[in-house]
Amino acid sequence: MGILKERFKAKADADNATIKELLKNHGTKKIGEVTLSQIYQGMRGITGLVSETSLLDAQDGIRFRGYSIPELQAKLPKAPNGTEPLPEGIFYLMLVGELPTEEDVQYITSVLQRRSHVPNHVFSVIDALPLSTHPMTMFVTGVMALQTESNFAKAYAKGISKKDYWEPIMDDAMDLIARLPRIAAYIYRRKYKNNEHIEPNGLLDWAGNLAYMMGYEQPGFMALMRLYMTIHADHEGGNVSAHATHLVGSALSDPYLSYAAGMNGLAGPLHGLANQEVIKWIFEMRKELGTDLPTKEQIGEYVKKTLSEGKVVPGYGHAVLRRTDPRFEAQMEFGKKHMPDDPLVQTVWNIYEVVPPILKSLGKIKNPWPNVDAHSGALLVHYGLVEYEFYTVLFAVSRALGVLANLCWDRALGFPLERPKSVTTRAVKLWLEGK
Ligand code: NMX
Ligand code: MLT
Repeated sequence: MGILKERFKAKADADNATIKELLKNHGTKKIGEVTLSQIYQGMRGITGLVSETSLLDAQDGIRFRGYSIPELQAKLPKAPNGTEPLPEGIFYLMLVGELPTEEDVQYITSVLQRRSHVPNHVFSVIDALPLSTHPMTMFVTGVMALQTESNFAKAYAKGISKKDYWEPIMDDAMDLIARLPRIAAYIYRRKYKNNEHIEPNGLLDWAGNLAYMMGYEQPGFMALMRLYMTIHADHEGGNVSAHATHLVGSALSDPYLSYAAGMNGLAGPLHGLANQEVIKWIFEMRKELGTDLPTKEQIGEYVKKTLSEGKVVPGYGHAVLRRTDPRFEAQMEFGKKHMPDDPLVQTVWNIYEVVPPILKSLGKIKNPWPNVDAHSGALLVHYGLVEYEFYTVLFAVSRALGVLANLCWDRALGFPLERPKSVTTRAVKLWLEGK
C-alpha cells in the first residue's frame, strides 16, 4: 500500500468513527424543511448530500477542506519556477484532508506518470467517431472505452468484501486521472491539429504534460493549465457533474462508468459547456458589431438583445453563489498579470461591469454575478487555444480530481445506494386535500 492509500485509510477510519458517533447522538435531528416549491424547482437549497472534499458558501465561495482559492494559491506546492499551484496538491488535500508537502505532491505526480498508459483500443474507439463529433462526446466515449481497465469491476466480479471496496476504487481513480490528459490531448490533436499527436513527456507534472501533449509549451500556458486544473476541480457535491458521478457510483458502478455519467452532465450548456458558450457569444457579438473591442454601451445593447431572444447570458448566474465567483476573480488576477492589454480579456472585464446591473434590473435572477466560465475561455484564446468546443474537455479533466476523490470517500464511508422519493402532481393534490 502506498503512502496515499495509507493516509487515506487512516483518515477514513477516523472519519467513520466520527460519523458513527455523530449519528448515534444526533441522527434524529432535523437539518431543514422541504417546501413544495423546492421539489418542483430543482431541489434548490435542500441539504441532502454529504461531500467531504469541498464546501460552497453563497457569500464566501468555495473552500477545499477549509481553504479558499487564494489560500491554496499561496500554500499549495508549485512546479519548479512555477507561480501557480500544482493540481496534484488539491487532489491530495481532498483525499487526505491535509495540505501536502512538496514531497507528497511529487509522489502523486510520479504515480500519475507511471499509470498514464492508455491502451490502443481507446484511440481506435475515438477514431471511429466522425471528426465533426463534439469533443465532449469523443471524451466520454474514450472514458467508456477505458472501462475495460476497471480494477473495481474485476474485484467485484470476484466477490470483494464491502469493507475493501475503497481500495480498487482508489486504484481506478488514480488510473483514470493519470490517463485523462492523454485522452484529452489526443482528441484535441485529432480534431484540430491534423491528427498529428505528441507523445507524453515523462518528466512533466500532470497539468504541464496536458499542455505539452496539446502542443502548448509556453510557460504562461503551462501556468494557466495548473491554475485551471486546480480551480475547476470541485464545487461541493450538489452540482450536476459531482452529483451525477456520486449517484451512479452509489449503484456500485465503477469509477469509469460513474465519471462518464458525471461528464455527460458537465457537457450541458447550463453547466460546464457554458465555458464554450461564453466565447461563442463574445465572438458572435464581435462579428455582429464589427469590432474586437466593443464599447460598454454596445455590450449593454447586445446583452439586452440576447435576453429579448429568450436566451441566457452565458457565464452569469449560479444556483448557490450570490457573489462574483472566486474562480472568476483568480482568473482575472491571472489576466492582469499575464495579458492586461489583450482585447478579448478586456472585453470579459467590460462585460463584468455591464452585465450585473442589467441582470439585477430584471428582478428574477438570484445571482447577477459572473461564474467560473465567464473568464476561462478568454485566457485560453490568448495562448492560441481558439477551438472553443474543446473547452469543456479541460473542465472535465480537472473535475475528475474532485468527483473521483469523492467516489473514494463514498465507498470508504460505506454510503448506500442513493434513492430519494419522488411524487406525482396527482399525489401532491391528494396530499393537499388531506387524502
Ligand atoms: N441569463 C439570463 N437569465 C438567467 C441567467 C442568465 N445568466 N441566470 C438565471 N437566469 C434566469 C433563469 O433562467 C430563471 O428564469 P425563469 O424563471 O424564466 O426560468 C431565473 O433567472 C431564475 O434563475 P436563478 O434561480 O437565478 O438561477 P438557477 O439556479 O435556476 O440557475 C444557472 C443557475 C447557472 C443555470 C443560471 O444562472 C444560468 O442559466 N446561467 C447561464 C449559464 C451558465 O453560465 N452556466 C454555468 C454555471 C457554472 N458552471 O460551470 O456550471
Ligand atoms: C460547478 O463548478 O460545478 C458550477 O459552478 C456549478 C455548481 O456549482 O452548481
